[in-house]
Amino acid sequence: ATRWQHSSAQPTLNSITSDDIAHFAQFLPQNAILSTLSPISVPPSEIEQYNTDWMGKYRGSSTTVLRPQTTEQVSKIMKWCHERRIGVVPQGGNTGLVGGSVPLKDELILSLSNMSKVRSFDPVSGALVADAGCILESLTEYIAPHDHIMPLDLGAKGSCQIGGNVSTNAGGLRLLRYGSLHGSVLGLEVVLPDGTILDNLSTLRKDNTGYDLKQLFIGAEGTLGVVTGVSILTPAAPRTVNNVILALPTFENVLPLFKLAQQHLSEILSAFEFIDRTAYELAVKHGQGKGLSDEEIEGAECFVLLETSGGKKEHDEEKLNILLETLLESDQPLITTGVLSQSPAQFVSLWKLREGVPEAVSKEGKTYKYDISIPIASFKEVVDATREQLRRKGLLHEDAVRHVIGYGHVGDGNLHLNIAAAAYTPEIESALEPFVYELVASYKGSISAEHGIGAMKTHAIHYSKSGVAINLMRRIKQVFDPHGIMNPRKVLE
Ligand code: FAD
Ligand code: 2HG
Ligand code: ZN
Repeated sequence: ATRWQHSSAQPTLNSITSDDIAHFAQFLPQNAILSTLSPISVPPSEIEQYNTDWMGKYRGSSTTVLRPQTTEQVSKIMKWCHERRIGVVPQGGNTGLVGGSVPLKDELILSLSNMSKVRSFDPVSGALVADAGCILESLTEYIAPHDHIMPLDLGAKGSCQIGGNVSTNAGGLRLLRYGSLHGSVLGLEVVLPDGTILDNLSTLRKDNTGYDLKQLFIGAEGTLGVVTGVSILTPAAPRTVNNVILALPTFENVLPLFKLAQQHLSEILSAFEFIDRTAYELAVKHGQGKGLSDEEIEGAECFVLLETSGGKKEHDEEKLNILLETLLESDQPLITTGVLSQSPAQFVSLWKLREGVPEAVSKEGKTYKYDISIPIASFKEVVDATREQLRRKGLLHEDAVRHVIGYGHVGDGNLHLNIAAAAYTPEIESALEPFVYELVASYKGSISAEHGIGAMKTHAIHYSKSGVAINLMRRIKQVFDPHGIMNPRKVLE
């Protein structure tokens, strides 16, 4: 029996022609059209950055990027593409890690980067309404004077856009404290594939009036519509933040440490992040934060970066100090060293050791990334098993696989397994897949904790979703996008 129904029926889509460009030029300013087909043609090299993903793993061959400034313009673009059966790839900051943000063929790229205005902010409720193209870090800066923070934070904050965050349901470094975007997004404005504008930009906390449609677009990876506006609840900024990096002699100590941290810090614990020794060394090697001294990291197998956010400095410091004393004073200390940040600059630098890992790994070659949810106790097992698999296949050497590392959001049960290789090759890929997916399935885990399915995992979605669920997803896709023009061949094959 088949587990799920293949849609062999990927629709036939049309390539963009110069007539299409002439149509777009009727309502878009000249600088919103980047095309090798337009009368003011741009060289393909200018379009290259939009065709290529952050990892240099996926590359499309689109001739055209449109950068509209208003929701109306997006609507007109979609209406035309719907009628003409032209595939459309919505693109935010292009920092996605599963090949979802670039075309697979010559689809039109619809960049949201020119839609970057804050529409409103209510400093009492914390409701922020912004264009989808606002960069996450700019929004953080916008609300900082009002003593609010964004409910999410991630290493890509300087480039990723709020619309991209919503569309990938990005998790990141604050999820432990502020929960997922399914909770903090209050409303969305979405242009549907036929150009209809769904204005659901509510700022209400409570609204039980039937199906909560916005939830479908959170994590839809651009396959159901174009998110053009986001209403999001921003929490009050904590009065005081601290962080500490803890060196652990063995991975076995991570779980008991997490338990103790929760008991001692309770409501002020705001992040609990894991980095294995190799990830730490790569971060230091590539200048991501200032490392600890050789003495401090002697005998450390892995590290935990812990953050507290609270209301009173003395209170939080006292709690943290008691935790550190407890950790160091027991007969079998769970940690070998704990370094507490002493200044705002050091706070940032300690965070960089964790946040900067993806950037550091990217300097070591081409990275295969597996973003998985598994029981925390199995993090090391999975990294070791993957390394062993590559060794068995004779691929663990400088010209093939250089590093196998693990890091991630322990507090959320989310491991990032990264394999840095000299190049992307079929041999390495077939050693890793379906090996990693089967391993994850054996733990009843998820093959995508927070990055999504994109183009990378469409063939593997059944490892984490039932046939019934996949069929329902297909039917939902059909309702919103009957011609299959929205981000074709992403999420669903
Ligand atoms: P893009 O990469 O442009 O697009 C991502 C997907 O969303 C694509 O499928 C695209 O079609 C779709 N999309 C984008 N904008 C829209 C829109 N307006 N409407 C409809 N669809 C749209 N992710 C995490 O979850 N947690 C992390 O901690 C994290 N850290 C990262 C650190 C680094 C250094 C990097 C490079 C990436 C990281 N990511 C992380 C990946 C993460 O998914 C993205 O960074 C971010 O959420 C994507 O936003 P973006 O604007 O770059 O979207
Ligand atoms: C992180 O947590 C990001 O740093 C990126 O989700 C993880 O690159 C990765 O694998
Ligand atoms: Zn992550």
